[in-house]
Amino acid sequence: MADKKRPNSSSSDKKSNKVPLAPPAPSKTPAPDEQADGSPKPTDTNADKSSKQSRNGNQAQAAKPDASVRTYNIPDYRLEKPEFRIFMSGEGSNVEYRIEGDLSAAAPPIRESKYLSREQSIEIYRWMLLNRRMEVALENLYKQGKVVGGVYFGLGQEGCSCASAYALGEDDWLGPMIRNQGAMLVRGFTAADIMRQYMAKGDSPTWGRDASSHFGDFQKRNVCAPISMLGELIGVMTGVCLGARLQGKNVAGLTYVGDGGQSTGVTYESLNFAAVQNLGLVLVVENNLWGYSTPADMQFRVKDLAERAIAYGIPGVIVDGTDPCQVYDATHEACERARRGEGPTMIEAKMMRMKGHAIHDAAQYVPAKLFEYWRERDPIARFEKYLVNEKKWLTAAENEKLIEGVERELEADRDAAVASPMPDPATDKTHQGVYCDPSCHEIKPKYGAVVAKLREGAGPTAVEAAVHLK
Ligand SMILES: Cc1ncc(C[n+]2csc(CCOP(=O)(O)OP(=O)(O)O)c2C)c(N)n1
Ligand SMILES: [Mg+2]
Repeated sequence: MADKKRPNSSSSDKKSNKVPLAPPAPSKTPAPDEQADGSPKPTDTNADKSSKQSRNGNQAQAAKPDASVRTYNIPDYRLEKPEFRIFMSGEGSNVEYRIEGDLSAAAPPIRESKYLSREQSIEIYRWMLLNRRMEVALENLYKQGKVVGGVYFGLGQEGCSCASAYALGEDDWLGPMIRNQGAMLVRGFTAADIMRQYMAKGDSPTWGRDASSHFGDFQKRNVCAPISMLGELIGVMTGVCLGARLQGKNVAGLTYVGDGGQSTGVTYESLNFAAVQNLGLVLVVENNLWGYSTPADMQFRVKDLAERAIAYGIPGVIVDGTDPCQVYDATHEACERARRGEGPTMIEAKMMRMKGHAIHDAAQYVPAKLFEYWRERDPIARFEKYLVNEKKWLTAAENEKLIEGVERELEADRDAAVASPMPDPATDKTHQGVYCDPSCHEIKPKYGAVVAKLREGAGPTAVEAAVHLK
């Protein structure tokens, strides 16, 4: 996946937000119609007279309903549905990504939450601010040479990380990915913990043994450490839900996968298992339009990644990932479903990765107009406007005070993290606990004694055993 140069925008481009025409788009699965419930159950096309196109893209067939064609519905809660695509243009060293579509629309408002109170909304806003300020501080620490390794950012994705984690209950579990540092804050890690970890300090959560956000907490916060191999956390979180089920409790296990990572084999296997077992996996597919330097348009053929839920037989929903209210509502409903033992949910959160893959990547291959478009949809600026101007849940003075409070907390945490000692060779723990041994940590049931029951008639019989041995 080679980096591409930023295209030089032509003078006509500059005048209008309409971008140049591109070669014809490859055919994609048509968008499903909206409906209120997340059930992926097929509908009889005869009954679904409003259907404009059949799922196989055959318009003629859709116009004349055909009983042999089934349709599926994916609710889409977004208040705007941007239609543009990114394609590769040019040859050799002049290859660049260009964009086709209308980028002139004004940013949509925040959709009012069905569940969030004033206090909860302000709390999420505060987490989002802390998430962003912490990442700015991390970038500065990196530039000062204090960070060991790279820095990963969730710029533009704070609403998704923070509002989704906020929907978790105490007994639920979180499996964050590298861009979900906001989710880790919500789950109880401090900005100092995260900054110490990035600087590999001796008192960091892994005592300097690992970097970036690769740490978790099985004991108190129910957080599985991020796993670099894309999609693997889905299986782990499915296992967590199974473990809790065996202890007599249905929990929600929230994890994330990117638009790139969703195409891995392990994603399929784990989701299928969670679906079959009705386990409480809540999968947020963070469609931020890029996987490294590959645009989403070059990664999959479906129109919306939530459509893939149909193939697992689970509900799939689409939300605007820059709208914390939409993210919260969808995750809240998915968590409730999980706790009722009804199985997994897939939530596609559409947004934009507003920086490169990591600090080393200047993202020059991203068309500048795409950044401009999503900058207008900044989750923090829009949520702030919603809370202050629309809901009037915060006065301008209260908002200023809140921001100052976040800055003070962040500065104190940064100073404490910088002042922390590096691992001391004589006493450090970096070489300890690398391999698990009986003294390392005891794995105890969290919710109750494990009750493993054989399903009726499912016990191995002498005949079955013999068959297995063949
Ligand atoms: C199984 C696997 N394949 C490849 C990689 C290398 N890799 C790390 S991040 C990344 C891009 C991920 O893109 P996406 O899933 O869209 O997540 P984003 O970075 O946009 O949040 C790749 C290919 C990996 N870590 N794991
Ligand atoms: Mg991505």
